[in-house]
Amino acid sequence: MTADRGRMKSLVITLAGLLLLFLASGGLCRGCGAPPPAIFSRIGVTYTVSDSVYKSFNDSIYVTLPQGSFFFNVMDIAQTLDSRKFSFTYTLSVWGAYITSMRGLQANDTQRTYWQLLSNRVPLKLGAGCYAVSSGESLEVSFSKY
Ligand code: B12
Ligand SMILES: *[C@@H]1O[C@H](CO)[C@@H](O)[C@H](O)[C@H]1NC(C)=O
Ligand SMILES: *[C@@H]1O[C@H](CO)[C@@H](O)[C@H](O)[C@H]1NC(C)=O
Repeated sequence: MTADRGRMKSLVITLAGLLLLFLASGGLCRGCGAPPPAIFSRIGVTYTVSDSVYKSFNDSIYVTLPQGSFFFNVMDIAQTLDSRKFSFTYTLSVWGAYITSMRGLQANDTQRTYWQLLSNRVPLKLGAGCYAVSSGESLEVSFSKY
């Protein structure tokens, strides 16, 4: 009886945790129906921030995080590990999180610059909050022109 109730309690706590994770990612990803993250194992990705316009910097870091995490989570962890190189700002729009600056270098519509997101050198079709990363992937945020 007591054991059953204990099991029930931990099941409820696990489900509440999964729901929280789902809701937490939802705010940064809108309009793309991304799946909720799986939380069972950890993966590693390479994350690079580069300035392709003025060629002023190009820095990489290896980040480990739970399977099913999003690009935005990688950026967040890198910022915590080394805020000098990987700090960033973003705004929220109808599509979710839009990256507006990396280590102080701002995207500017007048100059037609933006922070482009890439995976294995291919530009992504999803924003940082929507794109789920995979083990071994090479992610890049690159200051670019459009
Ligand atoms: C033009 C455009 C851009 C321009 C915006 C600059 C400008 N001043 O015009 C540029 C080239 C900078 C751009 C960049 C990106 N974009 Co864009 N973009 C568009 C496009 C074609 C039109 C947007 C627009 O002008 N709407 C009309 C105006 C009046 O509405 P608005 O809400 O004010 O528009 C703003 C937002 O859309 C915002 N914006 C543009 N792209 C993105 C992407 C994300 C993730 C967010 C949160 C906001 C955002 O910029 C617009 C101008 O201020 C849309 C497609 C569409 N049909 O909507 C894709 C679209 C919104 N973009 C998309 C993507 C994926 C990106 C990038 C992630 C691409 C990349 N690989 O880097 C980057 C954003 C990276 C970052 N820094 O976070 C996707 C988003 C899909 C999703 N579910 O996440 C869309 C839907 C295209 C697609 N693949 O189908 N984009
Ligand atoms: C940054 O460096 C990596 C490897 O060190 C390279 O693959 C990438 O193309 C560089 N990016 C830019 C914009 O120079
Ligand atoms: C964008 O660039 C224009 C022209 O170079 C400049 O006047 C403006 O202050 C810049 N805006 C931001 C937000 O940096």
